Amino acid sequence: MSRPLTTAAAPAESEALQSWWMPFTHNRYFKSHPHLIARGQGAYYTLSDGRRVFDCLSGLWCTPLGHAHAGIVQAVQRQVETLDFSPGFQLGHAAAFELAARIARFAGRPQDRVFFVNSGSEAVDTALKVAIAYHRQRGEAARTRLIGRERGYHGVGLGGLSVGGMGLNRKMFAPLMVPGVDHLPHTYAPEHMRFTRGQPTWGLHLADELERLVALHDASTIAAVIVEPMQGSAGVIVPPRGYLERLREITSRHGILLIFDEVITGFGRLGTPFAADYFGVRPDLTTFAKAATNGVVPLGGVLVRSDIYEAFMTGPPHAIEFFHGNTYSGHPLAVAAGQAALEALIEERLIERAARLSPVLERCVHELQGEPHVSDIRNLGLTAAVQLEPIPGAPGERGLRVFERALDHGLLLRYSADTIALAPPFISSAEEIESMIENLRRTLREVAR
Ligand code: PXG
Repeated sequence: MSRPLTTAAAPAESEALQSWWMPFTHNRYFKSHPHLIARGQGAYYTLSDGRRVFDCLSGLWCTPLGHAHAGIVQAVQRQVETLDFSPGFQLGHAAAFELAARIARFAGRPQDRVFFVNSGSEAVDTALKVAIAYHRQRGEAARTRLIGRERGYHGVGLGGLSVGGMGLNRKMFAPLMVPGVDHLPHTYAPEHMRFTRGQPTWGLHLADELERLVALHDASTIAAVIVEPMQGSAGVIVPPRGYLERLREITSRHGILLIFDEVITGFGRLGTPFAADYFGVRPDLTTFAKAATNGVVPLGGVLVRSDIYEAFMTGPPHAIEFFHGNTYSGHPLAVAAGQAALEALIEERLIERAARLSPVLERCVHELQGEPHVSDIRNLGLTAAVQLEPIPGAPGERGLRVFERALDHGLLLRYSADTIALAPPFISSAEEIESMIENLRRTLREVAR
């Protein structure tokens, strides 16, 4: 029943779709087998062919409150009529300051400062710049090295790509990588952790690789370590128990800043405001984006420890302290969406709800063990990944087949190669999570036939 996937056998690309060069997409395949989304409401999308599908990844990890949330819609509508744009360079509008303070309080770090940008990629590159410039401000200008991690995803800016650890994202752009970057090993070792629920007990020693890198480069040359507390794009790779704590210990001991990239985990995904709260580990800088506005208007940012900010506040008072920012930093619509999303997250107690749903997802998703071609299942908070064995010689094809068949069973899945990632909206009911998994089970069985 599987449809052929070769371009030779595919229908012609639709002319109406030709102009948009789509991001991270198999453009030729998509344009001959398009799936267009027409509407979004709550936890569901409606496709242009009328099929209604459960939004299994909350958009691209960014719409935990569901689509068309009334409070956010109204806030953005009101804002566009009142103040549609406000320059952020040497001018400001009150709501941006209020949102910054609110996010800092929400993160449990009320003294932190917040630098606003428009995406996760910009947040990461901003954090890396802050880290390097901070050491320079303090007279440690030799601290320029950055350490990322294999399989890490930190967006597509040149800094984020350089500290990121995904080979396919990097190989075409090798000459653009920033110099002086090294990587920690990733922590995924299937032989030690297949089908683990939550954090694996194996792998803490991999944090000690940081000591090796410090010995190699000398601490005096290292500015920062950046990691996703839980690797999202790599397919929900969960940190071993004690791993992040150990990274914190080592970075603190050597005066190296620790950056948590919380673009996916920020704003409740693990059932706590940030992953830092989940793990009880306090980074020096935190990036966020995605769910900050429930995906309604692009907004990203960096939470910065106040003494790092203070290190920049030198020189004459009329001088600019940090030569960095975007036209749309603190954009009024993004800020309005951010205010309304945070209010809803708190008022509707949706983080608590995500925490209550997490064990439901864990229990259900692990019941897929033993289904055809399922080679591993991982989960943490309200996220999970189901890893499938690739079809020999055709990596990614099984994932695609599962994605397409699942649409017929009312699921919009996110697949990356042969891994299915799940991050349902916080507004989901336990029954919806159960039926998402049951429909995935049916899909896996049908595709295997
Ligand atoms: N850091 C992390 C940890 C991310 O997950 C970015 C930075 C970049 O954010 P922007 O807003 O520039 O895209 C991300 C983005 C997926 C998927 O399916 C993940 C991302 C984006 C799109 C799809 O896993 N992560």
